[in-house]
Amino acid sequence: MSIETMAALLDDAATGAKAIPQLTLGHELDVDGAYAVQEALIARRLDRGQRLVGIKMGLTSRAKMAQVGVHEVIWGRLTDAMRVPDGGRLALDGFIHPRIEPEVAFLLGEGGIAAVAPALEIIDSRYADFQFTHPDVVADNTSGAAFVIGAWQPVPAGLDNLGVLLEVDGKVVQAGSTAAILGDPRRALDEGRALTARYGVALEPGWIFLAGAATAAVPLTPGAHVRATVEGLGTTSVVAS
Ligand code: 0L1
Ligand code: MG
Repeated sequence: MSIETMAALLDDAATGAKAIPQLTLGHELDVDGAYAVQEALIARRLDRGQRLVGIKMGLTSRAKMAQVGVHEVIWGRLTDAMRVPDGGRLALDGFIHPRIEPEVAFLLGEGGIAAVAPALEIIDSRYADFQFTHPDVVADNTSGAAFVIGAWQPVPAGLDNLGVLLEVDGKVVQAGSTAAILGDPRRALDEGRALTARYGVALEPGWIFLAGAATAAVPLTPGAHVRATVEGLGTTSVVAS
C-alpha cells in the first residue's frame, strides 16, 4: 500500500470518526515510512485550508509509554483546526474514543521559549481499540486530535518540578509533576528539535510546542468539565459535549 493510500485511510478514519485496523497488521511500515505517512496526512489537511501551527511531542513520560506499550518519544503536527479556545466546548461526536491529558505548552520565539502555558491535549487513536505499534501511532499523527492552551506566562526560572493536576468535574483524576516530561519539559524541546530535524522540519518562531503529558491520559466523555493546573502557570479547561 502506498504512503498516499495509508494517509487517505487515516484521514478518512479521523474525518468520519471510524476506527481502522492498524496499518502494520497487513503492510510493511517502518518508522521513517510512518513519518512520511504523517506528512502526507497533514498535507491533505493543509490542502483543505488548515494551517500548521506547531508540533506536539508524544510519549515523553513513563506513564504514557506504559499506558500504550510504545517506548519511544514521538512527534506530531498541530494545525489551527485542532485548537479549542481555553474554557471552550469540544463536541465529541467527531471523535472515536477520545482521551485527555495535562501538558505544558511553549510558545516559540526567535531565540527559544517566548512563553509557557498549561495545556490539555485530546488524543484519539484512529486505530481500533486504541491499539498500535510505534510506526502505526507515528503515521496517525501520534493520536493528536485537539488541544487547549491556557494564558501564556513568562518563562519561570525552573520548569522541572511543577505540580500538575488533571480534574474532571471538580475531582482530581490524575496528579503528577512536570519532572515526568523527560525530567524537564525543556528537554522535550531539545528532543523535538533533534527529532523533527531528521525529517527536514525546523521549529519556527510563533509555533506552539506541546511538550508532552505529565500523567497518563483519561477517557473523555460527553458532559465532562476538564481542567488542567500547572503549579505557578495557572489553569486551562474545556467542556466536552
Ligand atoms: O501525546 C501523546 O503522548 C500521545 C502519543 C500517542 C500515544 C497515545 O495515543 O496515547
Ligand atoms: Mg500528548
